[in-house]
Amino acid sequence: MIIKSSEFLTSAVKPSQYPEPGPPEIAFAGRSNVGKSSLINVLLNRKRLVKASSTPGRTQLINFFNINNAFSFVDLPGYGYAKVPVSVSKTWGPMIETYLQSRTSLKGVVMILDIRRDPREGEFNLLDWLNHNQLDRIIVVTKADKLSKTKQKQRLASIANVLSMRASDLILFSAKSRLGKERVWERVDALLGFENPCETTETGAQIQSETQTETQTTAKTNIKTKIKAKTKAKAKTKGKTKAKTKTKAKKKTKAKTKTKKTGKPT
Ligand SMILES: Nc1nc2c(ncn2[C@@H]2O[C@H](COP(=O)(O)OP(=O)(O)OP(=O)(O)O)[C@@H](O)[C@H]2O)c(=O)[nH]1
Ligand SMILES: [Mg+2]
Repeated sequence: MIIKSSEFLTSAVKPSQYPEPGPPEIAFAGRSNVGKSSLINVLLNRKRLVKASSTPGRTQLINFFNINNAFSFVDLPGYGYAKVPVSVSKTWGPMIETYLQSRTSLKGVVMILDIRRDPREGEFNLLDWLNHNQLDRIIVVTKADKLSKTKQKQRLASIANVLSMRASDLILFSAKSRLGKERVWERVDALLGFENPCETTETGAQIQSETQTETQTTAKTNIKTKIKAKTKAKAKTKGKTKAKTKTKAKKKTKAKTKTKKTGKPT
């Protein structure tokens, strides 16, 4: 998807405050502080269109964004943060449920999970609501950069197991490294009904150059790694050769000494 424009539309807590339904809409839901706003910013190539914060539970409203004047993204308030006042956490359920039930332009929900945590009650409730309202979902497992590759695999398998899904159904993501961005877009495009998104030269070139830089960086890293490996191998060979030469020299000296002592070569 080529992003030509993205802008904040409005905040809402009830249907009368929602923007007029019309363009197809994708909502982003998940536990408080899981990385919903960060994911939206990465998808839109924006640093701070959606406020991301280190204080959990900051987004307590339904925030609507207009993208390319063609579709909307909706940042839903996060659930499950203990320090949110009871009055707020009580209204969270009905607020989300009403939105999921009544929003006619809603095409699907991106559900975001933290790779380090197994899904719990909050996630199961959300899945129940999605099933109940027959809403398509994309499950994104974020903060992958917090774990090693081996751990990532283990955690994906565990989360998939708890959800009775296959690990390949989950999208591994990181807002830090942008891992998984393309996979999320592919699925979002499909939900929006944009199978062949059109391209504009300017933004297309920008994204291409970003991709090129990524590829270049990867290539550079690969070359660096190869050079390091070669240097190590050389150092090893040198070490071995030195050791061999030393051993040979030692043997020779021993032989000489014996010859001197016995008068016979060994
Ligand atoms: N390392 C890492 N940190 C992340 C990632 N995604 C989000 N964060 C951090 O996690 C914190 C919360 O991110 P947000 O995007 O604000 O999370 P949120 O789900 O919108 O939070 P609320 O709106 O408060 O529910 C911020 O400090 C982010 O920088 C990621 O992929 N990797
Ligand atoms: Mg947020």
